[in-house]
Amino acid sequence: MSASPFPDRPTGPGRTVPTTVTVTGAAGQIGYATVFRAAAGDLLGPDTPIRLHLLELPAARRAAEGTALELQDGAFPLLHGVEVFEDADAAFDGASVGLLIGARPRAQGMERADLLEANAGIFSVQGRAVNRGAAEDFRAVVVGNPANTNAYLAASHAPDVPRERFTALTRLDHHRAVAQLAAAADALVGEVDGVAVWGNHSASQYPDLTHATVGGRPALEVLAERDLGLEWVDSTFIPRVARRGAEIIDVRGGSSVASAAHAALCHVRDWVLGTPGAAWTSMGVPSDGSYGVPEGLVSSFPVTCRDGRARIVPGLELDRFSGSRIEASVRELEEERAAVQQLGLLGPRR
Ligand code: NAX
Repeated sequence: MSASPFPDRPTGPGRTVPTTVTVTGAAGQIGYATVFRAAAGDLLGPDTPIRLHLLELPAARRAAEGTALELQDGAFPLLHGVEVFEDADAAFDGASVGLLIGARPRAQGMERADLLEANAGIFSVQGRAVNRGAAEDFRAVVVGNPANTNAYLAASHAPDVPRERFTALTRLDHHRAVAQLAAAADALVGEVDGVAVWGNHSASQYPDLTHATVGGRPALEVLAERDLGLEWVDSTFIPRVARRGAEIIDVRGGSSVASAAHAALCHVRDWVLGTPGAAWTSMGVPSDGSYGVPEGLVSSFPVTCRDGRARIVPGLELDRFSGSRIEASVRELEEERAAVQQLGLLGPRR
């Protein structure tokens, strides 16, 4: 395992300074499901004590305070404190990790531009707060939708923070793809590797099996033996993964919560502590121009993480089908970026 970017900072015999983790939308569903596991060590590992800063809207402040009381009642040895904030500057002051979960949901009759604008109001404020007061090693995962564009926008308002520190959650999509493949191949999820999710966290995403393996064998070969060919991948697997959020709402009567919280924890844990061995995961990261994705656009890619850095897996061959699926999703991301740009919502970094 590689070195943690959160080195112990001793303050006395047997004590270390806790890492500050800011959670926005902490009183919401995903926030509530995330903070207890973060306090139990599922975010930064069993050796890193944390302080939680819970940021909420005034209307949900009291609920967040209730969550803080319950966190206290958990008597988590790694939890060195919890504070509730309504002010973003105070909440991000000294933060090393941001779980940016709180967002404005799409209300009835809201156009896409309205949604982008409402969320830009939230993520520009938070980007500026990060720029002003977060710790040097700050890193954020944006969960709140539209996650990729919100991450891009927050980074544009934090010009002094390296762009790659603002990422978007596509790990839930990655997990969904891994689990669907494992089920179809009658394998364990631990036997699956090389799955990639490309593009936007939306129905246009491309869950890609062309480099995936099951038990070390090409996944497409294993599936073909079970009479599940490319037609199955195209018409069943891809739509099932891309529309799984809607399926969960339909069956459960509510949106994904615990699975989203789990994915956000895994995203940060692997980013900080490293992906195991040569295993891939998927993250929404600013493009370095690879695979024809315009530089800077926050798009999902297959990545490996080492020493606190996520690296896009290089040199993959993309067949024509994959190329066109990725292009379509990236086009949607470009449209979202153009919309926030036209609305004059981007910060000083473009
Ligand atoms: P909830 O509506 O339960 O909670 C959102 C919370 O955010 C509320 O408590 C609200 O008061 C708070 N909030 C809103 N604006 C805020 C601000 N400016 N500062 C601080 N807090 C603020 O939603 P929940 O089910 O928790 O979902 C949160 C977000 O995750 C949504 O945008 C949702 O679409 C998104 N998702 C993203 C996923 C992903 O894979 N990227 C999957 C799950 C989820 O759909």
